Amino acid sequence: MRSMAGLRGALIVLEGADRAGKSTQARLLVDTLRERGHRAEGLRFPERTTEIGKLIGSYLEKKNNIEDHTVHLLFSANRWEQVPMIKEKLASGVTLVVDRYAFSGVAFTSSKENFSLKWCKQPDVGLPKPDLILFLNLSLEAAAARGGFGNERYETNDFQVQVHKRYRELMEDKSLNWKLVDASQSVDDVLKVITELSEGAIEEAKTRTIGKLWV
Ligand code: NYM
Ligand code: MG
Repeated sequence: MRSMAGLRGALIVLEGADRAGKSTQARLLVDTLRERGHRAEGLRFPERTTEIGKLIGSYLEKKNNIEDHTVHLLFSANRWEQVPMIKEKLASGVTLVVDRYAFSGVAFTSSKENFSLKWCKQPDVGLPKPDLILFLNLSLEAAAARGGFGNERYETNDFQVQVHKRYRELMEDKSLNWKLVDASQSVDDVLKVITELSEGAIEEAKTRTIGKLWV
């Protein structure tokens, strides 16, 4: 059933470096939006529970090796397999808060040698376009102060430096609604900022059809 007046929900994405607080904020944002009367649900990528997601999970845990192009396409496929559900939820009036999306896909793979931004974007062209992308901005020094890296693939300082640069390049795209959020603030202060931005996006999304990413 569609919501009252058939108004759609907003697609809100959280991006940022490891330890910027994305998962914490995604969870709190869903709770806060609900408290304020919105219908909201959380999603994350990679979604490690599907068949494709299990392959990705083992890859990140270094339990298997997958060729670099191939794993990039798997990360993208792991988003596409959720698209029917995403479209249905949005159409039914549910706002989705997504922990990482195609921007992580591009920032991480293009940080490997010989991968252009252009090549990396192609498999995700046409995905539902986020109404708002919250970039939780935290310096590598501040991130390091929050504790050591984990043991998963990509969790090294040199790689993360490169990932930061790639995110910067992606944020130059003014056709997307990027908002840079200072993630060095307290959990509550970050939440306050992103709640306000999200409520703005929810209001604007109501009267707009969902766009296509990078089209
Ligand atoms: N990652 C995530 C990618 O390399 N490509 C993608 O498309 C996505 C969505 O997976 N280091 C990387 C970024 C992270 C890792 O994410 C797992 P998380 O949020 O730690 O579960
Ligand atoms: Mg992580």
